Parts: sequence; structure tokens; C-alpha cells
Amino acid sequence: MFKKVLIANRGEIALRVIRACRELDIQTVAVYSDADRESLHVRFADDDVCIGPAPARESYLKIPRLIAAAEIAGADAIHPGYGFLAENAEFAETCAASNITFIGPTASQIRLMGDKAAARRTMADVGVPIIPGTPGPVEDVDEALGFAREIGFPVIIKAAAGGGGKGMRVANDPDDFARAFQLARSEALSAFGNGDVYVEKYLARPRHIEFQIMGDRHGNIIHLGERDCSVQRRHQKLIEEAPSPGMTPELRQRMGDDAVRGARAIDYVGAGTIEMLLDTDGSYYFMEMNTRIQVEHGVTEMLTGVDLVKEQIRVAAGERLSVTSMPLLRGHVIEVRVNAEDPARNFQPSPGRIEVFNPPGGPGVRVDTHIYTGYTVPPYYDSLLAKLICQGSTRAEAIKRMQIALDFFIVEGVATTIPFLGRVMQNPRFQAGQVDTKFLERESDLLREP
Ligand code: MV4
Repeated sequence: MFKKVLIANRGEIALRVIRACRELDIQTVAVYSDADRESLHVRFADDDVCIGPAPARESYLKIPRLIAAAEIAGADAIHPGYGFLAENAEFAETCAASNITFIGPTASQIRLMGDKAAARRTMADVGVPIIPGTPGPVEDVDEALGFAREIGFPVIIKAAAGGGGKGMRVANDPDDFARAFQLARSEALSAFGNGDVYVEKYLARPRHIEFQIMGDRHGNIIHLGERDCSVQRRHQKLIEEAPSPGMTPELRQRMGDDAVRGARAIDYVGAGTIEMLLDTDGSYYFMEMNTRIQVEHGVTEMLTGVDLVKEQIRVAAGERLSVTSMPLLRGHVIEVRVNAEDPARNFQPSPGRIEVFNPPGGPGVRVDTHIYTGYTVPPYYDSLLAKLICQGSTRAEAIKRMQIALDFFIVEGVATTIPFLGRVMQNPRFQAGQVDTKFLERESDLLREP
């Protein structure tokens, strides 16, 4: 097992990884920027290294500084968390070249799944359903329009190097197509330095369903059920839950088998997620694979009792997965993301000093956070303050516990999404499980205080 793990991250996920290391009796190294000197991850790690100024480009994203910090502190492994360098193949490669274990998949697995068009082809080759569309990137607008006419409108044009909604444009009809194509291409070029795009049939109201995958170096690959992340806004997830409302054991079996087959196609090692779109007619398709631990991993942990971060560390050290098939699912779990943002002002970030902090508790309630009374939320990073996760024996009980937990959750000093999330829990369509990726567009009244 590792002696010392460097956590190349900040915020709640850095604390989450430190906890897992402590349980495994592994020493920890925190890294921090000038803006994070007072952060809890620095306090709770055994060792800490300042890696630069506040902007992430000059600190959390600087590969040579992270490697140097690991070498100075004597870390034999690096956990990347999520975001920052978690899906950066070059970082994984540099770790390997420096004799430091990257706690995650191989650089080539990251690279392959990072190319969304290549990932699509890989999945199609092993019989995982993919959204009808072009076999790979398209050369020019005429070729693309030809495919679009074959597939049938509406279509969506996606950046091969994209993911998370960047470089994506919908074309409703042939007249609309050239404009959408050029927009997607130029957005892809400026965001990713790669203008490759491909075309898919556009699904109007899909559910976003993702399967949690874990693989080890002994050839074991399992899934731990799905999460429904349909409640999003501009590709930012706001609420995640499991099981997905409306999921049946039969559908889970089929989707889960496909997800595992897809991960097996690349001999996947570590924690990963197969994202799928579930259409209104019950058909489902592979969308993307994320090669990291995700923000919402705690949902699956609460539902299954499996500690995914400990599993990640164990399999990176060459051990076998401690679970060999999908565990029993314990009722229902819902997670909300508490952000320092104002929903009434277009979710504008609201950094500043936390004057009062009182997290909720009680049966079935988990709070993952790095904030405390007196903590100052810096303006440089994403605005996640806390993840509130509630479990119940039924979905209704989980919602009830969430409502109470949100009522008892006090954060003063910055605007937060807490009141908005409380309104979502009271929403009849949400309560009925009628969620899809257009939920918030339809229920836009939720954004304003009544
Ligand atoms: C789609 C789609 C409809 N049809 N692809 C959004 C993020 C990126 N990973 C892919 N996304 C979508 N791809 C086809 N062919 C709708 C979305 C989409 C979406 C997906 C999941 C969750 C929220 C979403 C919000 C808007 C669009």
C-alpha cells in the first residue's frame, strides 16, 4: 500500500480523499494556492506544500509544481480528485514517468475517452448503443449536412474534444444547419484547440443517467448502479439521485451490462462513469465516459455502502476490488449541491466571508464540505460550498429528509442555492419523479423567491 498520497486538489474533495487515506493509514500531503492557506485540507493533511498564486493555471493546474511537491514531500501516489488535472492524460503520464502512482486510469484510457468521437466508436464496436450519428468527425459542412439529412432533423453538432456541453449546437432544420455547424466548430477550436465535430440525432427530453464503474488490475469490472443527474442548468448538475425514478431492475440490468461491457472494452481501471441518455421511449444510448471520481460519487456510496475513494486507492495500489458485483441498493438517495451562487441572478457567484455556518444532521444525512464559520470563499474556483446527501427507505422519505435538512442548513454571509433547492424539493413534478434535462426550463419559476 502507499505510504503517502498527495492530493492534487482543494475544497471538499481534498477533505474527502484525506479521510479515505486516514482510514487506510496512509499519510497525506495537501497542496494549496495562496488563496487557500486557511483551508481545512491544509490543516488536516499530515504535510502541505504551497504550489503558487491563486489562479488555478498558476497552481492547481501546474504539473511540474505538483510533481515537485510530491517529490519534496515523499509522496508515492497522487490523487487528482475531480476537475483540475483529473482527466489530463499528460498529468497521468508525467506521474508514471516520475515513479509516482496516479490514482486513476492509465493515460491512454483518459486520452481515448477524452476524444468523444473515438469513445463513441469504441463503445459501438462492442455493441453498446450509441446515438444515431456520424461514425467519426466530419470533414466539412456539406458532408455533415448530408449525414444530418440521413439521420433526420433535429440534430446536434458536438465537439470531438468537448464534453460537458461546450462546443455543442442544435440544428432544427437544414436551413439552420450551416450556422450551427460553424458555431460548434469555432467554439470547439477556441475552447479545445481542436475543431473536430460530429453529428448526432438530437433527443428532445432525455434523462441523464450515469453508471458508476469500478475496475481493478485483475480484470474485475463492476457497476454500482446508476445515478440520475437530469436536473441541470447550463450543464451544471444541481441535483443527483439514485436509483433513477422510473428505473426497473430489468432496465438497470441491460444498461448496467452495457456500461460494464464498454468499460471492459478498454480494460478500465479505477473509478469511472458511463454517461447515458435515456429517451422518452425507453431507448438509451452511450454519451460519454468520465475517467475520474465524480462530484456525486457520495450518492452511490450512501446507496451501496461502498467507499469508492478507498476502492480507488486500493486498486491503484494493485489490490483487488473489495466488491465483486453490484451491492444491494439501500432505499433512495438524493444529493443537492449547495453553491455560493444567487439563482435569482442567473446563478452569479457570490464569494465572501461565511458569517454563520450550521450544517444539518440526523439519520440518513451526509454533508461533505470544507467551509466553516469565518471561512472566506475565494472568487477563483468553482462555487461549490457543500454537498448535502440524504438517504431514505423510499424516494419520498429521502425528499422529506432533504427538505428538513435544507430548512436546518444555515449559511450566512454569501448567497447560496439552499432556498432554491428547498423549492425544488416542494415541486410536484420533481416529487413525482418527472425529471429530464429540460426540467428547469419548464419550471423556471423555481429560480425566483416566491
Ligand atoms: C445530447 C442531447 C440530446 N441529444 N445529445 C449535454 C452535455 C453533453 N455531455 C451532451 N449533452 C447532451 N447531448 C443528443 N444527441 C442533450 C444533451 C444535453 C444534456 C444532457 C445531459 C444533461 C443535461 C443536458 C442539458 C442539455 C443538453
